[in-house]
Amino acid sequence: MAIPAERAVLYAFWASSCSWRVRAALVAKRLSFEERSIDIVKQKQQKTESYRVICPSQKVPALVIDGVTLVESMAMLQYLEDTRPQPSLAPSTPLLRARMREIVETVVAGIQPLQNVGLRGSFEDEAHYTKFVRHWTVRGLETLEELLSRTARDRMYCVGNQLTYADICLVPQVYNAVGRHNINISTYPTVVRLYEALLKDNVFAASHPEKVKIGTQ
Ligand SMILES: N[C@@H](CCC(=O)N[C@@H](CS)C(=O)NCC(=O)O)C(=O)O
Repeated sequence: MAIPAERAVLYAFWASSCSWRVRAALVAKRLSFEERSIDIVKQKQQKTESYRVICPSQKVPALVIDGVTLVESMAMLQYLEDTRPQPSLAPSTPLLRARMREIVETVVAGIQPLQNVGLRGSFEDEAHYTKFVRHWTVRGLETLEELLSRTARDRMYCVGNQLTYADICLVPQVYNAVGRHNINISTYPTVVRLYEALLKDNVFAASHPEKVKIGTQ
C-alpha cells in the first residue's frame, strides 16, 4: 500500500492518556504530525458539535491520516501497525502478542474508562468520584504488577525485548495515576521500574505531555 506523504493531524489533549498513546506511537513510527488541542477539562471543546463531526463519542484522540479520520486510540495503533509495520510495536510470537494484549486490556478496559474525567458528572460530588477512580486505578495497578512481574522480570520493556503497545499503554496510565490521582505507586516495584526506565526512552521523552502542554495554555 502506498503511503501518502501528507502530515497526519492528531486531535488530542496534552494530559489525556489515550492521546499520549497515539502521540507515542506516531513518534515511535517516526511519522510527522501536527497536534491540535481539544481542551477536555476547562473549555470542554470535546462537547462541541464541530468536534462531534470528527469524533462521534466526543472524546480525544482522533487521528486524520492517509485521507481518513480514525477514532478510538487502539484502532489508531492497530492501523499504524498494519500500514507502517516498521519499526514494529508488536512482538512476533503469538504468546508474546497475547501477553502484550493482557497488559493493554488491563489498562484500556480495566483502568482508563473508570477514571475518565468525563465520568465526573455522574457522581454527586468530587469525593465520591475520587474514591471510585482511586479504587479502580489501584486495582488495575495491582493487576499490572502481577502480570508485569511475570513478563518483564529484569527487562526494560513490558513484554519481550522491544517497545510494544503494552509500554505505550502503560506509561500514560501510570503518569495519570501519579500526577492526576495522587496514587503512591511505590508498592508496585515492577511497574515503577518499567515506568522510570521507559520515561527515559526517546519515544516517551519526545511525546511527554509536559512538552505538549507548553503552548496550549
Ligand atoms: N476508548 C477511547 C477512550 C477515549 C477517552 O476516554 N478519552 C478521554 C481522555 S483520555 C476523554 O476524551 N475524556 C473526555 C470526556 O469523556 O468527556 C480511546 O481509547 O480513544
